[in-house]
Parts: sequence; structure tokens; C-alpha cells
Amino acid sequence: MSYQDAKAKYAAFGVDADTAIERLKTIPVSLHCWQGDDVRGFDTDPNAPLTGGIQTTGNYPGRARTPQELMADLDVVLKLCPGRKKLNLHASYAIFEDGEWADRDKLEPKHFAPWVKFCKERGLGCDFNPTFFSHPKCDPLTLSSPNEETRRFWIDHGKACIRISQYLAEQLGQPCVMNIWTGDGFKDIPGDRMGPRERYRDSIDQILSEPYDFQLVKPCIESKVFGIGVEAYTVGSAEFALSYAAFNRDKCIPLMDNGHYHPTEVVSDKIPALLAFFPEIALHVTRPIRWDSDHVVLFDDETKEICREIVRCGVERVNIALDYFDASINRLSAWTVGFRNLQKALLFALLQPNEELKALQDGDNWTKLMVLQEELKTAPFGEIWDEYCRQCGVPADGQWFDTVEQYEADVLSKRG
Ligand code: RNT
Ligand code: ZN
Repeated sequence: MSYQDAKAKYAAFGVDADTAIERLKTIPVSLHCWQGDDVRGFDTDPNAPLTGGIQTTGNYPGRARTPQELMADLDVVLKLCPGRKKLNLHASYAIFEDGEWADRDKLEPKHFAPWVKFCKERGLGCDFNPTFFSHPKCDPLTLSSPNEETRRFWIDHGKACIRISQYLAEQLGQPCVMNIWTGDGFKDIPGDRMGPRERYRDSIDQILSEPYDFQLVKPCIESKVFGIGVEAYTVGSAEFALSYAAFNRDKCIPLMDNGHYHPTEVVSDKIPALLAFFPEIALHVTRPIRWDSDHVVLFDDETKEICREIVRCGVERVNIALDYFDASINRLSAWTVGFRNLQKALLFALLQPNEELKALQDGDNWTKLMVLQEELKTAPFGEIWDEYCRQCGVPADGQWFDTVEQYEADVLSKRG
């Protein structure tokens, strides 16, 4: 079937495929740098374990070990992924030159200058994350620690990250979403649940007292239900994070990671709930299997539903980022499959006759609503996707994996 034939099929549903393709080209999606090196970064001992309840499993060969390797790997992935991209960096990916090193509370914009150059040359925007984990100063708490010296260190880290985010946004001429997430919590039943939350709230207040232009820097608060080693209590729970964002709407926005809820909850439904109150929200799209396992994003039902809600509620109101890390398969393939799947889900959502679906619901015509939603599932989506890839100058399905295999043979397999 040709693109024109597929387009005609969608036209019969009242959907214009050309318009969908054009809109998708404008929607930024943030590609997380941490899939390339199992969330290790460059500022701490590469052999120290990850902390804060996040974990990568698998030891597939070829992990990026240096900024040069990570950039080279990203370059391969960027060429295989269609659409408008931002790069999502963590503070731990600071690049130190000439033997210099700075601890996290002393990080400066200059430590990210090579990343700015990288983004400028490729026309990317950039998002940023303070790194409140995998560091000797986690005691193991960070922003909620009862130890004032620990807490001060991490507040200073957060403030440094605001300055870096402002720099990234100014340099690249695009807003920088700066996400605050900590793994603070307890393995077992706490004796005091309030103290850590009060300290966390005060710490975020202090971080956000650092001056920034809210049009350029968008601080987010990401919640979480639990993590490995912090099963009993998470300081930044859903209610905590959402309340913080709600009471500080002039300073920050909420961030939902779809791995951070009980397995029967769905983020797709939470998107319009939050957007009924917040002008803007942010998302981490991942794939949780029974827990926050951070598997590669698939073109599955919930990813499609999340994208349908993004499109219906207004793509300009949702800051979309990917957040997963699989160390058991080729990392470039993991990156590419997940990014392409998110693009597919967005395209699929843009190809829905949303006005008509809404009218059927409002007219209480649930019979036809079901028929239409089901028939749309077998509309010739693949041809529209191929056309989108063609227009973006990236390989279609079936034509990109060779590049990854070749790169694995030439480059990744030679890494120690
Ligand atoms: C962890 C959070 C957090 C991290 C990244 C690396 O559970 O999802 O967003 O995955 O910051
Ligand atoms: Zn996340």
C-alpha cells in the first residue's frame, strides 16, 4: 500500500495524515543521556554501585565510559530517530577538562559547555537534572537528611543546577526542564514520617529561591511510590510532590513518571486530571513491569493512551521525556526502539479523529465510540509512519538495525 492509499483510508475517518505528520515534527521529546552508560555519569567512581533505589540490570558489553564515547553513541541514535529532540542530561554528566574536578555543590555552567556545543551543532534543546544519588554524600538521605551538613551540600547542588539550567536555556534558546527527584526514603517502617518531608519541603524552597526565569527554567518535582531498598517509605511521595507543585505554581511544575505509581494506576488518566489545574506538566515515559523496572518503552496500549491524552489536552502543555535504562541489550538499540516507539505513539494519537470521538461521548453514543476506536486500531498506520520517517530523513522500520549491528561490531565490541 502506498502512502497515498493509507492517507485516503485515514481521510475516510476524517483525519488528515499530512497534518498529523507536520504537527509531530514540531513536538520536542527529550532523549535521556543515561541509557548509554547505565546511569553512571562521569563525576564519581565508575565502579561504585548506583544508589537511591534505581538499578540497572544486565551487563551487555559496550557501555559508554567517557563523554566522547557517549556523544559518539548518541550521534548514531539521533540519526536513527525521527522528530524534534532535546537532550536530557544529569548533573553527573559534567565534563571536566584539564584534570579539573568539582564536587556536585560546586558545579558550574562551564562544566556543561561541551554539551552546549554538542546540542548547538545538532539543533537540540537541553533538559537537566540535579543528581541526588550515587554519591558519597548520600547519607543515605539527601535533601531530607537530618544532618544539616549533608542537607546543605545537596541544597547547594540544587542551586548550582538552577544556574546551569538557566545557562543551558539561554545558550540554546529553548526552555530547560529541570527535574528534582531524590531517592530519599526508608527500607523499613519509620518512626518519623513528617520530619523528612518537612526538611525536603524546606530544601526545595531553598533551591527554588535561586533566581531563574520561569519562562526558561522549568523546575519539576518528580514523585515516586517506592524503590529498591526504600520499600517502606518515600519522602517525595505522590501527595507530597503534587502538593508542593500545586502550592508553588509560580515556581515549578509536577512531573509524573509512569513507573512511579501502583501497577494498576495509569498515568494516561492522570494527565487530564493534572492539566485541569496546572498550565503545564512534565512526564517521564518508561515501561514498568510489576515495579519501576525502567524497561524500554514499547508501542503498547498505555504508551498509546498517554500520547492520546497528550494530544487531546494540548502537546504544548506537556514536557515529554524518556526515562528508562536497560543494560541487558544493545544500549543504542534500546535508546532507538524506545524513542521511535514514543514517536509512533504520538503519531498514532495525532491520527485519531479526536473531535468525533469526543462528540460521540458527549452524545452518549458509546456503541459507535467503541466501533470507531476499535476500527482505528487496524487503519494502515505503518505507511504513515514510513512516510514520516522518510520526510524526517531517517530509516524506516526494517532499515535501521543494521547500522546498530555494524556499530556494535566496529566500536562497541572493542570497548573493554
Ligand atoms: C528514578 C527516577 C528518576 C531517574 C533519573 C535517572 O526512579 O525515575 O527520574 O530515573 O533521574
Ligand atoms: Zn523518572
